[in-house]
Amino acid sequence: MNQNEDLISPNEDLSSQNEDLTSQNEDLTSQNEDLSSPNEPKTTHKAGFVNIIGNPNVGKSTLMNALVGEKLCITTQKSQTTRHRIMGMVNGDDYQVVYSDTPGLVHPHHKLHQSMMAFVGEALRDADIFLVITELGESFKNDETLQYIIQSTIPIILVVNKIDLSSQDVVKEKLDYWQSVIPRAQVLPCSAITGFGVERIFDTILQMLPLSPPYFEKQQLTDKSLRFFAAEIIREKLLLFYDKEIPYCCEVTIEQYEETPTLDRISAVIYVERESQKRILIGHNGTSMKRVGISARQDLEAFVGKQCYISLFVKVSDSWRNNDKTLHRFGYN
Ligand SMILES: Nc1nc2c(ncn2[C@@H]2O[C@H](COP(=O)(O)OP(=O)(O)OP(=O)(O)O)[C@@H](O)[C@H]2O)c(=O)[nH]1
Ligand SMILES: [Mg+2]
Repeated sequence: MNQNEDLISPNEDLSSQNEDLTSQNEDLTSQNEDLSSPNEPKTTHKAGFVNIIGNPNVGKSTLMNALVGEKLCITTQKSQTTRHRIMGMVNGDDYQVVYSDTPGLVHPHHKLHQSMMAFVGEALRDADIFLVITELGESFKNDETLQYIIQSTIPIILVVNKIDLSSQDVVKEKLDYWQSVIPRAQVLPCSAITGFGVERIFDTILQMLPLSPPYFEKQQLTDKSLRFFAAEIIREKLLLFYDKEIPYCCEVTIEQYEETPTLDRISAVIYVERESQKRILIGHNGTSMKRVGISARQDLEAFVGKQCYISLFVKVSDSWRNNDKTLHRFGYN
């Protein structure tokens, strides 16, 4: 996906620039050995990529939103809600935390899944800190991704989420269990939905964050566009209002997003894989689609802080989840 490629490339550029700088510095050092001053200004600014990884439905996106303080990521009771890597930045005078929410880990059944896992792969490669999310009922499975994380040298915070659903004793037992599974991890309890433990996670991140200049402008909140969030808000309604395979066969694209000072006009297309799904989506006399439109409009208005007008269209794109070209057009790699 282009935007993500753009994001990855600044880091790659930075490292290649740094390599150049190093070689220049080596020359300088040899010339100026006596001149090197202990009083040279050293950066005290911290910044880094905190990449959120875990199984589907454990609360990754809910925790991301709590940490960022904005509802950037859609969250539902259904697994595989998140399909992209979504960045959210939290800035202070002397720090910048770049969080990445990622799709839950799945064994790919189609090319869309492969793309989703490719986003996870990116997040595994460029993390400064791994924020591994587990939910209370989960135990360690000898999973490739977790093995990769454990064997890396990157600091790990392992969060036991959804502790509001259990007693203190059970939570304590689970925390001890994960500490014994990954001795080098900081294991922390959390309820992303109530906010319990979120501040402690943030404080722990700040302690672990490496010294670095910021990666993004300090006022930037995310790497994604308004169009992306509008499409995600509509997709959230599809996950909430439709059952079985229907929401999983849907993709939303924004054909037009016209911004005015008082009103945003959005034209969106919902793609499904078959005619029969299109009929279900629209519903009798279009009532189901109307419900999606109203609910999406309310959320989008809250997000952008002004009135919105959303037109929704439903189209069929045969087996889009297995079509490379279509997936690319929809923003997947
Ligand atoms: N009780 C409880 N529910 C939670 C908590 N955190 C998240 N949930 C719920 O768990 C469900 C899944 O949350 P998400 O944040 O969408 O989970 P996710 O890990 O991002 O899921 P995928 O994107 O599908 O991988 C939602 O219904 C949330 O409301 C929590 O701390 N306690
Ligand atoms: Mg999610």
